[in-house]
Amino acid sequence: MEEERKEVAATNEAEQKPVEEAFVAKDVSVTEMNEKEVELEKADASYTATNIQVLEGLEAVRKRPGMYIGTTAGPGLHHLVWEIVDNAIDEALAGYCTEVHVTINPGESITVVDNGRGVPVDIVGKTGLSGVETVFTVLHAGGKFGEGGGYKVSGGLHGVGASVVNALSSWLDVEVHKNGNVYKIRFENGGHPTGRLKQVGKCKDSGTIVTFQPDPTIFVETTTYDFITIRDRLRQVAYLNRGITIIVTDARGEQKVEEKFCYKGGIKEYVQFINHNKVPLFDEVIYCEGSEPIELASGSVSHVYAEVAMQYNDGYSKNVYSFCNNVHTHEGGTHEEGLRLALTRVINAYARDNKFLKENEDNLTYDDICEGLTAIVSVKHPNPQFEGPTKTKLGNFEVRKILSGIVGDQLNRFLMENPKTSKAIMEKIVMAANARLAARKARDSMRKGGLELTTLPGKLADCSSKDPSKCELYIVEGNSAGGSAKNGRDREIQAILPLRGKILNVEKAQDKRIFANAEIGNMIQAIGGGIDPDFDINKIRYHKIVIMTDADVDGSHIRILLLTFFYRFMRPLIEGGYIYIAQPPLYKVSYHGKDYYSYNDEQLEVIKKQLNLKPGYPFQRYKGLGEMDAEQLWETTMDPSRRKMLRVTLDDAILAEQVFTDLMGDNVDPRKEFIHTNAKFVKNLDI
Ligand code: TSJ
Repeated sequence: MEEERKEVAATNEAEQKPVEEAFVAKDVSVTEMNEKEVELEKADASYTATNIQVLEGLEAVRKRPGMYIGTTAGPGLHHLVWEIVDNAIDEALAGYCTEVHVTINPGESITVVDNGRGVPVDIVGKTGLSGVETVFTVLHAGGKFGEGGGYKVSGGLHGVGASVVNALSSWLDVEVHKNGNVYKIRFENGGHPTGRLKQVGKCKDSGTIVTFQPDPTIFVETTTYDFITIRDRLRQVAYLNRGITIIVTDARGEQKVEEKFCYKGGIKEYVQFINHNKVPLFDEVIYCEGSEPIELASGSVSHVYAEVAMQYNDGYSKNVYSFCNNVHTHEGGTHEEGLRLALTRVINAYARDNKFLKENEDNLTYDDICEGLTAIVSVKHPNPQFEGPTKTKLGNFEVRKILSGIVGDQLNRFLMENPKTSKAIMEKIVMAANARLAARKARDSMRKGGLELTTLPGKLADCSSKDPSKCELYIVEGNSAGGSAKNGRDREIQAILPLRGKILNVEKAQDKRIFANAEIGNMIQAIGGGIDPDFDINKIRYHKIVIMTDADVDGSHIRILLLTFFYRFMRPLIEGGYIYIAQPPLYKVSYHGKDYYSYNDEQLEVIKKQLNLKPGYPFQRYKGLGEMDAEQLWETTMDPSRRKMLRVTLDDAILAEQVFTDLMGDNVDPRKEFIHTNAKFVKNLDI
């Protein structure tokens, strides 16, 4: 094929015309110009202005990357991928793209390919630049140019735009296949185009290919992508957008790793995936969907689309997860409220009509209804309002009614049409209500008996400060390590609670036994905020709760048990980022009277090199915390100015839930697997 190398300002008519030619100022009055020419004149004038603004805009992103992507640490690096992928998903939601391919290349660049219409190549009047260059250089330009761009849902947590990715990349290549032509443009050094968009060849297909290299001078902490993080997120996106094929490839190693996700059933399959190692109460997944028109500020009408999938399992935990525009809304919001209203209303009405509730009995509560319920709520909204401390709470008030309406009607119908399933659901919920009433009775009688536990546990070595925002609670595996920690700590702000052996498996145990377990009781008392549903974050006595366990299989098992406990009984602690994992060193090298600690294998090698040690020079491998004395523990793991800790976040609560239940549930194989690859869990946590 002969390559035609031409610079293109591809308006439909002016297609194939070099940019310069298209922009030659014509000596004609405006009235004589056709519409296209007027547009091009405008474009010409705005081009120079844009050029300056563009570079200033991208420079602003480079000066304060945190403002755009939150952090330049690992999550920010991955944010770049979500940002580009969102654009391809939007194209799929608009109905023009079926496949998205994401590759981690050797050298940590990322390629995203879709088979959509291709980013527009025409000159955009407002900027004087091609659509492609506009998207990649004008802040917040994504999709706004060109009318009828289809239904865009990005712009949630992500949605800062492809230009931000460009600004934070050392280079970025774009290839667009469109109108039978292949177009290319390259940007370097934080978004500077190396030339205009050029037509470089011919093709029969259509689509967009973007490859970018994150700038190591911006992402100073790490430029290494985590395949698991990318794979898990893309799988989630595939579940949330039924029918889209997403292929993820890790091409960095000697052997390519590739996974392909496509779910015809969408969130119905997602619910089954979450329930896969639980026992569903019935096979089918209840599914409701619908869409409602909504007027935008501009006066144009768009649609809110909502869908819910639900299935009960024989467990007791509530697993309701909500999303808006493919972003997990950790803090819930109006979509979850709408679901709650509908569930409470419809279930109570059905229970009364069918005599599962007697006339004199109180209504079933939402908590009763949620025991053993796995549900996914997914909303696509053209103008989402995200609220709350972490901006993951959907605020649009109209969504409440939309969800309540859709779920109300369709759930009611499902219950009418499936009496057997309905009976199983009702019996389960009524049982939950009875348990709740019995527990309340027990609590009441305990209060009357004055048996409430208010004293602090004897094993707790508390700190002297009473200011929770300064205080830290170290939960330490084993009494001997507990002893070292007690002696090595800063008594002013650090409290130590040693744990003996393994705490109870909270996933399996009945409520009653949990409270009888001494280790659990000690933690509840020490932390001081009670437990769900009455957990009160305002009453907690420490704002940092640090899990300190050995770096072995037992240690990681205990850590996961503790996390399960917090997840089940004090979830706000995890959601609020109060839980940390201590990072004790793995190795110590003593050399000329000085000790050098390293926290991983690579670091050990670096130390050996720097000290110029001969091969075979001895070093200590710590098998447990107990091998360190008080001073060493303080220096390496507890001193706030020197320690390294992982903050536990439930970035993807669903995956965490999966880890917990795989580890704790009756299904033994995944448990074995998880214990052996237990590092995985901690890897999924953000720093
Ligand atoms: F944003 C981006 F440039 F990074 C990017 C955009 C990256 C990737 C991988 C894909 C895309 C993208 C954009 N795929 N498909 C599109 N589609 C459009 O931008 C498009 C195409 C046609 C029309 C039209 O109205 O004809 C409108 C739009 C928004």
